[in-house]
Amino acid sequence: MMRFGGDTSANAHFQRSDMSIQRIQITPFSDQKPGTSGLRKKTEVFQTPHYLAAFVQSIWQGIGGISGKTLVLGGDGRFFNDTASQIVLRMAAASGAAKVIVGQNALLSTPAASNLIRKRGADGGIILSASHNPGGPKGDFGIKFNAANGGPANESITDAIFEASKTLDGYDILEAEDLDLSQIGETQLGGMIVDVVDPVADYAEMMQGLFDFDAIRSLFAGSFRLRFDAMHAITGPYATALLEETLGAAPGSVINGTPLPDFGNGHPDPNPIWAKTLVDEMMGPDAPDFGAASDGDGDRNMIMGCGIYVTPSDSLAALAANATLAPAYAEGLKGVARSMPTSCALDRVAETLGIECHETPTGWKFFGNLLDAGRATLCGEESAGTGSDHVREKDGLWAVLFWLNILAQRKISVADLMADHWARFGRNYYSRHDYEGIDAAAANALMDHLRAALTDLPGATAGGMTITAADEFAYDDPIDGSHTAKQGLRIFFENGARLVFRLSGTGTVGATLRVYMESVETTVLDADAQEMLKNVIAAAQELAQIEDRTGRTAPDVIT
Ligand code: G16
Repeated sequence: MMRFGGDTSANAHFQRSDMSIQRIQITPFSDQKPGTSGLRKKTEVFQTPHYLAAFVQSIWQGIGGISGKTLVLGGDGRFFNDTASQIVLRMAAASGAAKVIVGQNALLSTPAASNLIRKRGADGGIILSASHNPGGPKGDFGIKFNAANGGPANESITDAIFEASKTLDGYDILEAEDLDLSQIGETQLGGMIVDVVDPVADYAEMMQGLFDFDAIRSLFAGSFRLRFDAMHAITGPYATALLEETLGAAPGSVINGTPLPDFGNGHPDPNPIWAKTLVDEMMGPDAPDFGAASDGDGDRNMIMGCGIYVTPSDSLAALAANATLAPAYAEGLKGVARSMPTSCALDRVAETLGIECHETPTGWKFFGNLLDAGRATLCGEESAGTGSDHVREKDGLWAVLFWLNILAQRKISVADLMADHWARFGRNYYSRHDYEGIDAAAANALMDHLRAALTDLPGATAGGMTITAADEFAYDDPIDGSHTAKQGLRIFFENGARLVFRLSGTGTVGATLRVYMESVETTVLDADAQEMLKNVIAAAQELAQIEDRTGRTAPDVIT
């Protein structure tokens, strides 16, 4: 039986374990360069005949083959997840993998997949997700490879995958019926074992080992109320099992908890724009004590308290400052790390704690070496990602449990905890303005113009502030010595303010310009961020000529 389109006349058949392996000849695709987090495209691009399979074969080649190897496989349940997982399984079997551990119904949150790779000693894993991007036939799909440490493949691997994709002339796939992935247990596909596992069990067990569940239970035994918005995405089953069934949050505390292929037509990105219903509830009368949301694949988080939104950068800093209240981190942190555009609030905590604070390019893959080498325990990004050395991915529900553990110990509200934090460390007012789907050429021209001006900026003024330094961020990995250039344009001001420009590496339409703004305050600690940042916002317009160059008068998303 031929399952795929295209010219099959040149395709070869050969046998392994009584099943037929087909060699499908293709013309290479030229656009399979992985971005910030794997390959993300419109779903319909992935549905183009051979497109997904070609990338999967390029992964096999880029990692030196999969013969005899064990892989983990799962995805966030978005449209095409089921079809794609069957293709990956048949291709893994055709290329000689020994075993694939797959989440039931091909579901696994990204952090749960990272955990499974590590716990089962797998050689790596395939995660099917476009994360926070919308799903469905008209939405986005994505695929990424995680290495044996459980983390996103580093750039040398993603470069090798891309190189392979450019000359790929065919792929191998087993001719077989779809497997029933709804049944937990082992089955055989050609010569390969397929082990279908409960997607939640191992993850829930790990969380139990990290946090003080008794303390969190006593919180819920009192009057403490929680609202967790799973945004119709993968964390629903994990959150219901942990927060409601294990820890005793009231039934109904988890909303939108059933994963849907199109995320209920929503945009599963936990920020004040896309999780507006939750924000309105948390800012309204009779708000719960704690609010949180997670994204499509469960690695991002948004934290709120009654009447307060905690920025991801502040959340990271607060977790670092209070980390020893959780059993897993009771001995203290070895170090911390943040992506460059993330606010410097973490740096202030690290300085007080006397620990290393690393600044990396955007992309969780850059934390892997630091975590593996024991140079960092906690990591985080402004893009709503926080995590630790428990896995090698950011972890949305972990962040929620960490916060609950801290609140249970400190017995104060989120708002009071943040007020206390800012009084101690000062406050880094922070905001990101996104201009989405702009013309790619215009976006590149804007960046080129700014890049060319960088050397002349020190001493000049913008937004009424004097510029002290300006550069293009580059990173030298302290562990493997690799050099990563062109990671964002940084402009520093004399009052400690900072402005960063970057083009997103996760969008699928045109270009997304991200403008990251920050200012430091030690006296006015309870003001509106946009108001406090108005000079920095003005400086951004002045320096980058955003309106003139993109035609946009306002950002699409402000976080
Ligand atoms: C991915 C990466 C993150 C990165 C984010 C935004 O997150 O894993 O490290 O911060 O994209 O990247 P960009 O600014 O290039 O769009 P996720 O949750 O989408 O996998």
